Amino acid sequence: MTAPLALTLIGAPTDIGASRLGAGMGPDALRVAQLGPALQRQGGTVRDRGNLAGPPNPGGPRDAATGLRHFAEVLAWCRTTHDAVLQALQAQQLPLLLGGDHSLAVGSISAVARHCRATGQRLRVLWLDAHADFNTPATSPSGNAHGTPVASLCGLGPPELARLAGFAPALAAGQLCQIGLRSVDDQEKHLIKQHAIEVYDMRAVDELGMREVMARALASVGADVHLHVSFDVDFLDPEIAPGTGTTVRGGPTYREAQLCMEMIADTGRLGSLDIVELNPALDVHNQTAELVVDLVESLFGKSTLVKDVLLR
Ligand code: Z70
Ligand code: MN
Ligand code: MN
Ligand code: MN
Repeated sequence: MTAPLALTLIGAPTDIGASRLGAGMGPDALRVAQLGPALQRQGGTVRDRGNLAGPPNPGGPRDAATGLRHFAEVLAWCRTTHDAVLQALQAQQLPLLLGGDHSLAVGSISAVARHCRATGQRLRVLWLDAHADFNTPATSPSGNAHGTPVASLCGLGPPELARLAGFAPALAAGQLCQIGLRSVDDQEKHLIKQHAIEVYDMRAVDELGMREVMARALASVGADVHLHVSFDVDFLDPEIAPGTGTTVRGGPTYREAQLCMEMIADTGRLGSLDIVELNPALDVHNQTAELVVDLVESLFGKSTLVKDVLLR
């Protein structure tokens, strides 16, 4: 994107779809870690529209009707998120959703899908996560909505979520690419196979290397593409990112994560971003938020290449 980046930060302070409380503090942890100023240093104009409002987390068991925990509240948060993200896109802004748990991606990505349909851009979604988040209420072991957003976006599960974009599925399976997976439930594996999702799990990262994984993931990204990145903080190895609710060991290292972000930045096609599942209650001295800010700087073009310094 050649025009100066106009970014909008949208806080969604909720842990409505998670089992552990605390992801609702994610937006403020990112602000404390100076996300806005860091993005401004990358040449963007940054507008922080503050935090969205939504219902508190009532806790409790699964609803009998939907099979998800406190479904009405999950839906309310996703609707509000959808509206805020769509509004930013329509104002030519690049929305950064600060979660909040990953169920919110149904809202943000439904809005991005709607926007791309209206503008004729091709949508590609990179889902960076230790988990597939491909459960339906019927397959979910937990009833937690943050384990189900990919299924919703692919048209499965409660129709109120699956139809948030105004059409379903919001995403064709071929538009989605998942990277970093290492904790996938058995029934999710069947759904991934059935939908022929492009997946680079940690075995692929180990065997191919992050460079080749990203080259493949981004191969189809041309000038007509709107690239959405849905960044679950548990994508990262827990040794560098302890501040998230469901850590799984064996994730990308600092260097692998940096390369991932830099190669996305190199496409120039990043159009929207979710940062989700940051949980400051589980963190030590906000180090995970600071790491995320560091990585997001790379995602927006901060280069550590000596060659780039010489060329400037
Ligand atoms: C499990 C479930 C999940 C995030 C955990 C876990 C899903 N597959 N997602 N943490 N971010 O309950 O569906
Ligand atoms: Mn656009
Ligand atoms: Mn997730
Ligand atoms: Mn996850």
